[in-house]
Amino acid sequence: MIPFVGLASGLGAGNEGCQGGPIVIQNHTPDAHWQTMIHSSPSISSKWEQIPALNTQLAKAIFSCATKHPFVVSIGGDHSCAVGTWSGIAEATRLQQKDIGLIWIDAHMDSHTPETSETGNIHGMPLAALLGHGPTSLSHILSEKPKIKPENLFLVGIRSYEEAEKRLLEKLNVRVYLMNEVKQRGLHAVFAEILQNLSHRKILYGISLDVDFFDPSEIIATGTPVAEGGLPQDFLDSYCLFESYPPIAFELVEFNPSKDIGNATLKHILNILRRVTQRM
Ligand SMILES: [Mn+2]
Repeated sequence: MIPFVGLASGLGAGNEGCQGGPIVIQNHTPDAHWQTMIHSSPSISSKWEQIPALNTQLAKAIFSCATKHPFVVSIGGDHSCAVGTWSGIAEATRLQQKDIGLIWIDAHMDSHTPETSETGNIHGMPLAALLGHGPTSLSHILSEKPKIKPENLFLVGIRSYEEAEKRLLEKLNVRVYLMNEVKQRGLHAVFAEILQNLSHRKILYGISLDVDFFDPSEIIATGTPVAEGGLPQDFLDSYCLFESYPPIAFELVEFNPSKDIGNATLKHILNILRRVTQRM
């Protein structure tokens, strides 16, 4: 049994339409074992009050699933939910005295702090928080320790970013595979290289997939599409690599159903989830 957990919130994004993503996905996955669906409330509290609280709830739900099951699926919402997902996973692996690795597949770096962000959108900040930077309301969820060590983090498909977040990742020596490199070498080769690194060091790991990684010609229903992305079929074809050394969690975020045309994006997403959950 593979537990699914959802956080239906778009509070971290400029366009909050991705709040509906987890609900639509849940409605189209009748066979999935949904454990929890967390909802943001249109309350008067600010996003800086509500997002840390929602992510704490998510982290607890993910932690509970991860201590009972070898593989967990988390569905956002905007990408600020990564703080909750990976704080929960990190806490579960810490019980086994193990570090967690993370493969972050995205058009963006999501490594801002409030000081460097031009938009103030929290979905541009989760990686900085997971690395232990930025406000403690995000970085101290479940524990005060940084959740991901820089040497265990890999970004894939990046093609839109600001200098300040690039500087932070460079300073920490995080391996970033820009989309140019992915196109040159192929997604398969990039995944193989990352997996070799992780498996060689016996690091448990998860995958966070922001659907804006994909090319807008294939996946349009997302908040901040960026041209020149990856192809869903390429992702599906390369995914067999992960079977030899499987992830312990998979996160999919930033699906905005209100922008979908004839369910084209939804179909890709359901294919991806089917592929990812075939593994057991
Ligand atoms: Mn993202």
